[in-house]
Amino acid sequence: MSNIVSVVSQNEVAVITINNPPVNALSAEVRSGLLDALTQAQADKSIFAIVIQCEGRTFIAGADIKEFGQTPKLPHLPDVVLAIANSSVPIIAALHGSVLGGGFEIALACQYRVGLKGTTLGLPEVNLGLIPGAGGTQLLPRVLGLSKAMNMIITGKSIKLPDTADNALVHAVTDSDVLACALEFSHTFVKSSGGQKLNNKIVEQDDAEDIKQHALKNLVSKRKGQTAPLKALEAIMYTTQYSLEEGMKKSRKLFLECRDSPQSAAMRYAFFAEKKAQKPKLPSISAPLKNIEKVTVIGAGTMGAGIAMCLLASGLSVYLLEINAENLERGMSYIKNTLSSSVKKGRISEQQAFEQLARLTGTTEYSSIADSHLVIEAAFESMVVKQDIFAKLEATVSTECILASNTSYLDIDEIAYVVTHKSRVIGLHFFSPAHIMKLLEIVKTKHTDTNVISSCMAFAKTIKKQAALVGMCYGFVGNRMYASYGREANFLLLEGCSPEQIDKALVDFGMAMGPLAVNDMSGIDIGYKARKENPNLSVDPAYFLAANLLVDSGRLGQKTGSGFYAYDEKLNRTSDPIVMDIFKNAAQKLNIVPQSYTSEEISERLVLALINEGANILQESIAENAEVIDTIWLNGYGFPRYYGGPMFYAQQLGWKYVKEKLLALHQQTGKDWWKPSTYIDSLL
Ligand code: 3H9
Repeated sequence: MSNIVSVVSQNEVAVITINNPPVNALSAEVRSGLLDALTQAQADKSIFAIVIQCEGRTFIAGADIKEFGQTPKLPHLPDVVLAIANSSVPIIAALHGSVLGGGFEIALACQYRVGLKGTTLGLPEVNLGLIPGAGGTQLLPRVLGLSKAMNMIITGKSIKLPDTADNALVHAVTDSDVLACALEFSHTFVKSSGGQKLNNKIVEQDDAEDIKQHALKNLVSKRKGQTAPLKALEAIMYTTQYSLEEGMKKSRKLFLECRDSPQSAAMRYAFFAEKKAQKPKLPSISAPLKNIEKVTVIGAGTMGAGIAMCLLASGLSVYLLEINAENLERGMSYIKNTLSSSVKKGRISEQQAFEQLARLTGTTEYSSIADSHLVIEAAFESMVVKQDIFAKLEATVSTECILASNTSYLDIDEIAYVVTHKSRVIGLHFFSPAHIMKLLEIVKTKHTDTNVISSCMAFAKTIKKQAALVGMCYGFVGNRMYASYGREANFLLLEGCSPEQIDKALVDFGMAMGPLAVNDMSGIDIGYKARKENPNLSVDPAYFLAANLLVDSGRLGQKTGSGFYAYDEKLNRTSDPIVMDIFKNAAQKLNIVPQSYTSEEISERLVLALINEGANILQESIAENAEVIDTIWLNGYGFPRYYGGPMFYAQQLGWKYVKEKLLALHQQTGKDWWKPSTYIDSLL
């Protein structure tokens, strides 16, 4: 018997306990331990029921993801699942925490499930480019019905265990001791009923094909380019044709195809990259992390209000500070309206909205924010404005309070110039809309204290953001790389490509949106103003000329009804021939010869620009590792997860190939930024 799976007999019930911290993942040792424990329990004639439970914070959270990509070890999980499903002694799963992936498959194979209130259940395999590989696609439709099961499996979204038993998904629910509940259920119900057979029947559903077509439609928009959800759909449909065991065999084949696919390798990499980004290497500290409960947000515009909403949703108290009552009222109304619309859409309850608003205080007085633990400045992107705010903060809040700027580009060391204790100044760069976007770029300056950094990393977890710690440079990691990507889109416009052609190429590559449609949405004038403040960026006359010309002609993007595209009142996008005329004239003046490009050439050029800038960032140690960069691009810029992020994508292309392509672009354009980063040489 393994150390991590034990079995004890308790009053004629065998209790199998798995103890494999941190999340009881189904490693080879757990799988073989479980099989041994089952055999031992089944051999004991005094036993009438078996309970499977887990130690620690959760039931089994899935297969051990680290094992994928390595030589498979016996026993395979489907065999363990089948051993449970075919057990002659009834098995009860005692659930708590997160019951995910292979963990949920084990629970579904048990004849009964009892659970702690608040337990989450899910088959998130598609998020790893996989399908449930140990019978989940065959078991869940037999428990929940085709439609519900399909929705859960192809979205990968978890559900909460029902609060009361439904005798399908769960047979008893408790809010205290789940093992005690399982034992009581065994004695009061299982012993007398003698157990039940697992549902092995073919799922009969007249509208199965309609349900499948509906799901397919959703996949096209929500899981663009991903193969695993399509395979999951195929596997789920086996339940309408085959028995459980036959369906399991056939779906296993689809699982193996997914497991060995480049998409799954990239998505598994992304899973661990995000965890790594949350744990930067920092000197150890003895002082406790700062307690952050009261937060001030300065600026009640779209960004400030979004940040405030994100903090309120995480249970924090928020002061929203504006320079005048009118601006404040606008921001407060925006928050109230957004919350009431969330209530109408059923995302939060009326009570939750009420509680959130009760924790929000609007003010125009610095004196009323004196007890803040953290201030996040989200004011206008101007050094003068920001320094003025930080000087006021210096005179108002305690020296223990962390002072953060949400600037996207500005030098935070320069902002901190007006502050005496510079070690408490940091960048907290949210992405718009801040209450929805997952990424938080945490920017350390040369003075930021380790305790302040660690406290902000912990704060990111509290507000359910994906943290990525980066160093100071213009645009930090995300926007610095985005500038190189946008730069190439602008050059291509002067070389004769249309905005539609460029955007389509990047959307076909897998980006959530094309760069020019994004620019229209965020406002072309934002980058324009930033470039004016930092003239070094515009040394090349063609660099962002296309965007600059649009701004000069009053086309600022969606907000003015025109930018790279024309927009109607509903913000529907159409192409505008005037735009191409503007670019054509500019190109002629600069003697740029029009060329034609394929979609692949366009996307490759923009992605190579990202990769080279990312490599420069690593060379300069602005990001600690490639995982930080990829985390930023996956969570803040819609880079396709099935490519793992720009740096993982480069590695998959091969760094030698990347270098050759960069050298060719350098030769073709003569532009210095195409010189391959020296970091790439270190990888060859
Ligand atoms: C599957 O099951 C396939 C089957 O259908 C078929 C097989 C044949 N494996 O997230 P946390 C590590 S696919 C290995 O910070 P939390 C994680 O890396 C799997 N390691 O904690 C971290 O390590 P470190 C389907 C795992 O409380 C530590 O545990 N299941 C696994 O914020 C703590 O994690 C999933 O996709 C794993 N499965 O969240 C579930 N899971 O400390 C994936 C976690 O070294 N996991 N680790 O950085 C989760 O969603 C979250 O971890 C969970 C806990 C919600 C469980």
